[in-house]
Order: sequence, then C-alpha cells, then structure tokens
Amino acid sequence: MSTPYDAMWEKLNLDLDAHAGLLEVLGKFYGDIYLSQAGRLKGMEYLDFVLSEVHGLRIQELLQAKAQGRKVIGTFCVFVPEEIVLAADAVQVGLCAGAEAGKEAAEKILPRNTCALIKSFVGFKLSKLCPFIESCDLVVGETTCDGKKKAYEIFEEYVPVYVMEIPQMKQKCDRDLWRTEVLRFKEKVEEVTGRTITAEKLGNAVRLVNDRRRTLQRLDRLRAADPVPISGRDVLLINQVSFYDDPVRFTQSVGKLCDELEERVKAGEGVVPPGTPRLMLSGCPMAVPNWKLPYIIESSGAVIVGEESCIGRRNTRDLVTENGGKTDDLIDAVVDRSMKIDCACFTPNRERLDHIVDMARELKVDGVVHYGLSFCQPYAIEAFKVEKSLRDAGIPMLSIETDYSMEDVHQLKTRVEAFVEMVR
Ligand code: BJ8
Repeated sequence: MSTPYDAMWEKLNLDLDAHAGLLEVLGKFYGDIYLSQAGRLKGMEYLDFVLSEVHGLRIQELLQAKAQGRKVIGTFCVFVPEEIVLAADAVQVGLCAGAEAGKEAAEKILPRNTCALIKSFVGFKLSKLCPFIESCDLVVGETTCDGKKKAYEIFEEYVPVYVMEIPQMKQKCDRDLWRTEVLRFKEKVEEVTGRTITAEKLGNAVRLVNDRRRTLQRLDRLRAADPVPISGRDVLLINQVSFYDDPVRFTQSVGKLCDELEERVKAGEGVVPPGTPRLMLSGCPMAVPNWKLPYIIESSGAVIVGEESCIGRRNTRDLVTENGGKTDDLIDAVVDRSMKIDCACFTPNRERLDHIVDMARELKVDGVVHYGLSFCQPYAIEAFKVEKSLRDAGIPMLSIETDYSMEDVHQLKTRVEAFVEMVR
C-alpha cells in the first residue's frame, strides 16, 4: 500500500518493501500492547499520534530543519550532552535500536553473541530500514561497553561517526577526562554545524533540556501514586518518545498529560484494581519498540511503577545546575550532571545499588524485575550485586535476560507470573 511518505523514504534510500513490512508489524504490535489498554489518559493520544507518525511527520520535520541549514545528530547513549547539540541549533535524535528487524544482516558482520541493541542499530542501517539514521549528518558513539565501542568501528564504514570517550571510573582524573571530551565534542559540533556555541545559547539549551527533565520527573512522581493512575507501559513510551520528539512540543504535551494525571490522583482513580502488585524495572535501557517485558509483566497481574534505566529515572533524575552565566561554568555543570549517571559500565558502581534500593523503597514496590539484554556483561554481572542489595533490604528480585525475539515469551510469562504470585 502506498503512503504520502513513499517519495521521502525513497529519497532517503530506504528499502521500501522491507520498511512497509516493518511498519505493518509495528502497527499491529502497538495496537495489541498499547491501544488495547483500558482507562488510558486523553493525553496519551499525543503519544499515539507521535508514534503513528514516527517515520512520517517527524522525519519530514527533520528534513525541513536540514533544508533550513540545521544539522541532525543521532546518539545512542544518555552521556552524549544534548545541551551542546541544541546550543549549535542542531537537532538531536536518540536512535532507538529496540527491534529485531535487520538482525540477519547484522549477524553477517557481528558475532551472534552480541547484545540485541547493538545488532539492532547495525541491522537497521544495513537493511535500510531507519529513516532517522539516514537523516543524520553525524552519529555519535561512545566507549561505554566493549560491544558498542567495537561496533562503531564497523558502523563508521556506513555513516559519519564520532566517538566520545566515556570514563569508566569516577575519580578526579576521570572527571577531567570527561570534561576534555565534552569540550572536544563542542568543537566537533561547531565544525559540523558551522555555528559557534555561545554562553547564551548554551544557557538556553540547558534550561530547555532541564525543563523536559523536570516534566518527566513530575510524571515519575505522579505515576507512583496508590492507586496507580497510569500503566508502566504508557510511562515507558513517554520516556522513549522523549528521545526523538521536538523537546519544546514534547514538554508542553507531557505537561498537559501530567495535569490530567494530577486530577486522576486527586480523585483517587487507578488503572488497576487495588492491591495489584507494584513492580519496578531495573537494568538495561528499553529502546522503542522494546515493549515485550513490560507487556508480559502488566498482563500477568502486576503494574510497573518505576524504571531504573536510561530510558527512565537514570536519565531524568539529575538536572544541570542553571546558575552559571559563563560557557566554562555551564560546561562544568553539564559535565557534573553526566558524571552522576550510574551506568553499569562504571566500576565500582555502588551508587547504582543505593539508588535502586532507595527507589524501590520510595515507590513502595513489592518486587524488582532486573532486566538484562542477553550478552550484556555489565548489567548481567552487576545483577548479582543488585540482587544482594535488594535481598538485604527485604525486597525480592527476579532476574530476566532476554533479547528482542518473541521465542521466549511463554517461558518469560511463566516466570513472571510465578514471581507476581510470590510477591502478592
Ligand atoms: S549510560 S546504559 S545508554 S551505555 S545493553 S549496548 S551496555 S551490551 S546501553 Fe547504555 Fe549509555 Fe550506559 Fe545508559 Fe552494551 Fe549492555 Fe548492549 Fe548497552
């Protein structure tokens, strides 16, 4: 079936047939997992619309921005400072990497035992399925885990890639390294965009990204009410969309959704029956359209009330300090915020364990589901310490390792149902 966007996708050199197949599967998946939910907020219509136009209108907007001389920069990690990109009047998009399409192509050049997220971004490029990647003037990688780091060496044969070195520890010398990297990135962005990043522009960008984080923090507070006023799936989707929607429009729309949510909380209305077990997700990020595990959990009699993840609280918990007028002060503030990100790629990573226990207590959860992508060593190994910290705090944990395939759905459902019964 032809669409009004075919010419645009063809210009971007997408494989039109394979792409149409992907959109069809995604549409069905979305209908089953999202549109079938009862009692959704009216504000979720905005998210449904954005998702339905993810490869359409949003790409059109990016291409319009490019036609006006703005650059599009794609990223894979929350360490990459969006404030720098926005200060150069460029557009930043998080490249999702949450689907299995393209896996076969990826496995021709990557070992099969590579995590699904890495195979996904490589596979999407090789199979010509992602209009976001094709719209990017630059893709920014980072040296977080070994898999990503080495995959970027291959990826740069297909797209312009720039890699930031992320420290692995949090001593003073690591912060110094990261500050140097942020400055190097600023120079690169200035070179690619042809714009100079001034203190004023950087200050505005800091406020803009902070506003989005504040709105997501508000959402995070409201969604934790008892009775639970919104499904975990919907909140995950909002966080996922925050990575590629226009930041001003997104913040306004989610702000309105939060107003509606606040009314619901005041009225004591919930989306699940009283007494439904409250669970928290912790671990690897869940990029669009990775909704498998949240759906399994919420169709097994539990509700998700928090995500300790980079597509969740790990990304929105800390703000950049705004009280600095000079470029140097703002750079310091950006650096300090990102040094608080407790990704499992760091060692030691005690603060993540403390955050998980604090978050579980604050959200009054009955249990935690630790989610690791298969072959992700940092999160799989850290899961042992997470489990021990939670056990010491008297909070049960279920450890799940999976990828994007649907083959293990029944097996996962059996394990999740047993866990839900246990914590009930
Ligand atoms: S700051 S979590 S967004 S790196 S799942 S590719 S770690 S093998 S995604 Fe992440 Fe930045 Fe850390 Fe956050 Fe490697 Fe693991 Fe795959 Fe991963």
